Amino acid sequence: MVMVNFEKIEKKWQNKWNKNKVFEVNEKSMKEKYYVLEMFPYPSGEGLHMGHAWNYIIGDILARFKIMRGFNVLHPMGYDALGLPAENAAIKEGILPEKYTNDSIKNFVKQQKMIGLSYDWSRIVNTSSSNYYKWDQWIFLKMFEKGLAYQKEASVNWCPDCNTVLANEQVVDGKCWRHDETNVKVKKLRQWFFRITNYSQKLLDGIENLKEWPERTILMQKNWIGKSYGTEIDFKIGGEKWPIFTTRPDTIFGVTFMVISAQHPKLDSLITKEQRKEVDKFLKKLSSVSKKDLVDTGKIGAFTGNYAINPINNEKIPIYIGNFVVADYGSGIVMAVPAHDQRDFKFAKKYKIKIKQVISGGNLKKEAYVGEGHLINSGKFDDLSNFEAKEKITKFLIKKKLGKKVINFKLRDWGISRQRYWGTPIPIIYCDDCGIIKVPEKDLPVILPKKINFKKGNPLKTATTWINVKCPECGGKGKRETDTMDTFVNSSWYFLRYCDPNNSDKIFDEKKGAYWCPIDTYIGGAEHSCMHLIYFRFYTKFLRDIGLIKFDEPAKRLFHQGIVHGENGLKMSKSKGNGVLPEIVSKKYGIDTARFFMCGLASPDKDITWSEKGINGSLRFIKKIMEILDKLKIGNDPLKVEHLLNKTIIEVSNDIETFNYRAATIRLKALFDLLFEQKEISRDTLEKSLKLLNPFCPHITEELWEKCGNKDFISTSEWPKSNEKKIIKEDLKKVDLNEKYLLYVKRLLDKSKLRPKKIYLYVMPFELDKIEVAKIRKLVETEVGVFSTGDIKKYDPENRSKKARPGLPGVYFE
Ligand code: ANZ
Ligand code: ZN
Ligand code: ZN
Repeated sequence: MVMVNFEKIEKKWQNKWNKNKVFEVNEKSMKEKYYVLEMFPYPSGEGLHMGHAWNYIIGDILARFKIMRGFNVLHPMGYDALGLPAENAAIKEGILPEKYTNDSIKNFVKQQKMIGLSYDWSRIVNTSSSNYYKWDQWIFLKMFEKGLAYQKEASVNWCPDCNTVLANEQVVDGKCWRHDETNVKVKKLRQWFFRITNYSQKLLDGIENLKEWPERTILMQKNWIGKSYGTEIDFKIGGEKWPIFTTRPDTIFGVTFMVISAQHPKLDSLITKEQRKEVDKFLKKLSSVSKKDLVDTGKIGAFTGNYAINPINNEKIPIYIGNFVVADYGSGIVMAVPAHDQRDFKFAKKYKIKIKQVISGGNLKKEAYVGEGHLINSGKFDDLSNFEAKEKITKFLIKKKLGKKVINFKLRDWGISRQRYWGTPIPIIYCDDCGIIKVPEKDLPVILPKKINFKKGNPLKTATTWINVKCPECGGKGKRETDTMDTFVNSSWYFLRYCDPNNSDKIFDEKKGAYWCPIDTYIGGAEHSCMHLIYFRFYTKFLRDIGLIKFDEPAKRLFHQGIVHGENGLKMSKSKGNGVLPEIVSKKYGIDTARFFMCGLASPDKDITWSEKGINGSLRFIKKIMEILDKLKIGNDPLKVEHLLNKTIIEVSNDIETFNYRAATIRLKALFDLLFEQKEISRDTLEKSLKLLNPFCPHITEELWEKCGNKDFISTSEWPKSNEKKIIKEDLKKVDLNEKYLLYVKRLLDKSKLRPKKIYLYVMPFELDKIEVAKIRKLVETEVGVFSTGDIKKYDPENRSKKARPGLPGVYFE
């Protein structure tokens, strides 16, 4: 077998693409545009392995195909460079986050170039550069002007040793991830929020237009937004009206207690003297566990000592505090119906509260009855179906002015404040006289200071010269906001910046934005189904509303790639010791081999596992292709080559368009295998076949293209067109079992070049009566005998029946 210096070939073509700006694009083209985007990475110092690379390879194949198909393709890359991990890594290494980040980015670019990705490298976006985050700040100001950026008190996870807020993921078993001795506290802090809830309905409506998004993602978005239709009912506590939100007004006669959230602003007013001690004990217990763990602790509560009056029957019902009631959903207090709600049932059992059945069905011994039924114990509403009762009871309450129909959303406003250094500074100044003042647009960007101390708490608080500024309104003493923005802010609009990444006067030129956007295909992990993909849709709608863009959904088609596992079966990662680096791959197998191998493993939305054995199989195939010009004479095409080539053109085109990369690799292998078997093929066929392979194996196909005598790049050549006249008809329509058998036998005959006197077929027993022997006999012009594999008296001298599979016969030639 030949030695191929893949590394040398790869470097050669990467340099040529670079030098000739092959993938740089602009909006002056007459071609139709196509925007392919992969979610940008977080540039860590660890660099990237083939698991990360998979995401980019998937996008690259589509982008390259679209370029050859004649589109003006925008395929950019950037770095989501702000955030806590970089800050912590920098602290650990004793360097500034900026240096850590810029070094990491350099390495990422180097590695991504190594993979042969068709990016327009003139458009790199780095979110930690003030050229970028300036526009985060600009958007913040626009939101602030529209009342969409505001401050409020919110409960957060707080580590007293770090002296900062922790994200939920940084709380492990109620302790700080960095101080495993320290209990995380729930603390109230003033925080900045984006009023994404103003867009709840719009975010929901927009989903109608996301026809090419995965169904599961759509469902997750819908649940996250969580639209809920219900009734608001006024209960009375101490003569005062307390509205509650319920989706089950039909169960109102079954209310046996109320539950109020521990974070409810009016909680204190409900607690009686006698219960004070017990309640305080309970609240203290709550404040020592993190928000996340609260949910796992089970349903716990305490009696307030107070009672409410049920408006439907004037019953007096006890009020409890409970950890499962969310303060900022509905009205933060609920009517509890233990007979028909599992949560309430558990709570009632625990605190020995009465359980009153009002819907017929179930037995209520071990669990609540949540099914349908007729009303019982419900006064004049008895015997109605609970469905009808919902309407009738709501109507009754509305008439009595005791309730109304309402709609609630689960979506909460987005808390964007972080007490951390490595994030976009919030462009706000506090002045004792003027209050909260925005930094004037002309003073943007507010640049992160370099003189800081990372010892304790928010490092920005130590940058005193940076903090103390003149108030833009009165010229008096002002202080900068030291909170920085959540990094999800940076990734919410980066796709727009790619359209005009170096603009220093504007966030982007509107004409350029209108030309390239929306994204035609967006590719990234399913773990972003909620946060990123909601924020990114929200920003798009906001920027539409302020007139910057005309579309309101950022991505037409969304694709989630599967996870790449390492040889040991675990998810590929450096820390698990199974990370395969592109540097090694390039030397050992060639990047094209790896790309072809990965595509061949499974459809790209499924998980795949890297294996040495597997990639060695692909390596043999790729090496054989590298020899094709030496082994094959250029001349004329046999008919079957013409047939398969033209058929493969149609199929591979469809496969790439629909991400059926695995099917494409199988067809390409079959095509090249057929070519290898020939004595001669035409140059046209060879070149077309190389073009089909190019999106998967861009370097070696460039090399062979050049060897064929071409002076241009195969990467920008025209995708082959199929000549359908050359396709043998039977193959085109959907083949039934008989045709499948026939084709198979014909192929075997062709291959073996034998002229048997008789052909015996062995088929699965259930297929026996479906086989039309006469038809097959006529077409192969040979005697044919058919046996069931289960037939013990069958004639089968070479035991070929063992080879039969459903849809595939065992064959014996005599
Ligand atoms: C009585 C009832 C009886 C309820 C029953 C359910 C079943 P959605 O909107 O679909 O999530 N609820 C209301 N506000 C709440 C809050 N702030 N925190 C926690 N739970 C709250 O469900 C709304 C239901 O969740 C409401 O209907 C209420 O309990 C509870 F058999 O009221 B229901
Ligand atoms: Zn800590
Ligand atoms: Zn002032």
